[in-house]
Amino acid sequence: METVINKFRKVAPKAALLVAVAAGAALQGCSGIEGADSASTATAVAGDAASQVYVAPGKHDELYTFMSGGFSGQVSVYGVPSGRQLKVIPVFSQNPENGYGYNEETKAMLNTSFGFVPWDDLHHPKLSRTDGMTDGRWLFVNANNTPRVARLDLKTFETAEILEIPNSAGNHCSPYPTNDNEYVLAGTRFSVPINVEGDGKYEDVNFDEYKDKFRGSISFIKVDKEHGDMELDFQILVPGFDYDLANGGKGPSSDWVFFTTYNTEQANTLKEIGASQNDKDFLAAINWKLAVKYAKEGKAKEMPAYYYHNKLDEKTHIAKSEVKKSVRILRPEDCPGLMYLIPVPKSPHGIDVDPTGEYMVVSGKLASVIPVHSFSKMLKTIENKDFIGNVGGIPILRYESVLQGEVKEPGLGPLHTEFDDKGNAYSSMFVSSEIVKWTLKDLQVKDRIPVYYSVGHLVIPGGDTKKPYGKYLIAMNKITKDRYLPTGPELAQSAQLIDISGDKMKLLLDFPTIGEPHYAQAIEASKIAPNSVKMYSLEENTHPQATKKESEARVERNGNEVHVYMTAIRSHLTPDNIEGINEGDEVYFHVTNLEQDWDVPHGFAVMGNNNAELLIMPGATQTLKWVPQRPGIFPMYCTDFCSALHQEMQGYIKVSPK
Ligand code: CUK
Ligand code: CUA
Repeated sequence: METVINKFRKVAPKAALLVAVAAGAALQGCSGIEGADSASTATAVAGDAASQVYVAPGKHDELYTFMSGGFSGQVSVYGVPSGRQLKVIPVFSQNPENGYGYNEETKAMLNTSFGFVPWDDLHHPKLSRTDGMTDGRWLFVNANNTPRVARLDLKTFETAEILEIPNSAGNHCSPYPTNDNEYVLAGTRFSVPINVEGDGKYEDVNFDEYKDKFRGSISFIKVDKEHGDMELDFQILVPGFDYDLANGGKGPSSDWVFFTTYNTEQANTLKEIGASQNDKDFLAAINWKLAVKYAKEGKAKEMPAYYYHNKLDEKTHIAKSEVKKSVRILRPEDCPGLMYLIPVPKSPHGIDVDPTGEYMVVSGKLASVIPVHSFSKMLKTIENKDFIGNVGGIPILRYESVLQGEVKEPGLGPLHTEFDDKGNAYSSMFVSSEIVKWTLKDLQVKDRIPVYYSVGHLVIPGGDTKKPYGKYLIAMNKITKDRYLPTGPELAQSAQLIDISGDKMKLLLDFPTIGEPHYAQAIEASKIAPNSVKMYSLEENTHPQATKKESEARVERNGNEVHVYMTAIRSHLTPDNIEGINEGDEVYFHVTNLEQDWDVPHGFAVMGNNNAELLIMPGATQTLKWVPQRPGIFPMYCTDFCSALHQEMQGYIKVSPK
């Protein structure tokens, strides 16, 4: 550590260095940051920061930012530049606040081949694209732990669909939409035993068989042009490395997608990382268009697989699960020209392609430079067969032949890079806690700004498209330390808004985030706001248990199931005195919100119910299951302050002994 810091001292300004040392110390388990003096912050904050982030009451923000909630399993939505939190969209985790994953309508969303999985680790939101530009229609996100990809509908800000990924473990380099949303690609982090010839039954595999039997997979998820529905078309079986991150090409490289890999020596333990390791890992370049062509030509082989596909029915708004039993597999050895390996410094993390599609920037956490590879040189190297070997028949290209150049002494621990509209790149430095701005033309460092502390991803609105918006950068930091009032041992994670419109980066704002923000996507508000659904039409509600008139509200018994067809409208629930329920019954409250007035939801809760509440939007129906634990009188009420008589929106349920 000492020597690296000394080396770094030569190039870093003092403020960044202070933080670097502190963050480095923190990472090594020392007692924490004391050196984060406010003076270093003060110098980085723009003088007019307050006015730049001020959005007057009643005014709207310029941009939406969709942030991953990390281990909260959710997506959070922020307005930028204000940093105001607008919404949390539940995706892979149950959310008792609005009944997601608890109510009968959305439970099926969380079904997997492992059963009901109500939590996950969400890392990468990616907006859907049209002609290489984000179009604001859908947001794709990954579940890292139990491999899944979800699609969120940005008309309703709801999770519309969750697809489980077979032959994958740790779905980390995921999800990457191609430039016209033809496919969303997802790569496995951990390699696992995959036997294409097998019958899908359990096979006993030992750790020492890693090299022979462990493989990675890249999933090709086809996206319906009109509705966005996903479908697992096929997978590519790739060598047993760990696949970390990916990004698609643009312009000339549009047909390609690039994945960073580590553990290319294919060891089953990474404990001794560094000791006997290769000095390079690989950037895997895959021609996805060619893969699709090969798959269409019948080169993909069907193998047994077992996975779930859960979808919200567009009409009834009820999630349904479908079980899939097989998947088609493409093997690179059968598909010439499909895949190449480009050496990169070992243990790389982010791979980002510049707006022109010519440069692939690879950030290696342990590397002292940021290598920039050239797409046109890559094509030439392939054409000249300038290979230095192969892995399972996949050619390894000569590093020097593909390399455009290296960004020298960028800082410590480069992780991710995004781009502006003026030919600049911005890389996050985890260890030295800073954002470093450099030029694509001559790979020179132009500016650096400290962030607090240990930044992971960064995002520039449109910074991963062919035409970045280029006004702001948001750093998403892993460690918050002293930035906010202390809240005990667990602190909020933090985002920092930076103005990148001038030569010098200027810090504008800190704002706390939900869970651990990994990546984010930001987009002009005008691409989403006009299409946002205001209300569900009661008339078009096709939920089979909807009650559209108060006069039709009723209680029906079917064996030990009791169905309560309930309506909610300001300011009463109907029926509001429910009897005829016995201990041990399964009670289903189907509550329809009869309002047709924007922003008047009703909530619903029953005393002692160990499920969740319902939060029912106008025109919608939701169902709460309740199994009363004992006889008695149980109050129920609306939980959302909906009118002056909200408090009166209540009732009783009588449960009789068996
Ligand atoms: S990863 Cu979190 S900082 Cu999962 Cu994209 Cu790099
Ligand atoms: Cu309805 Cu409060």
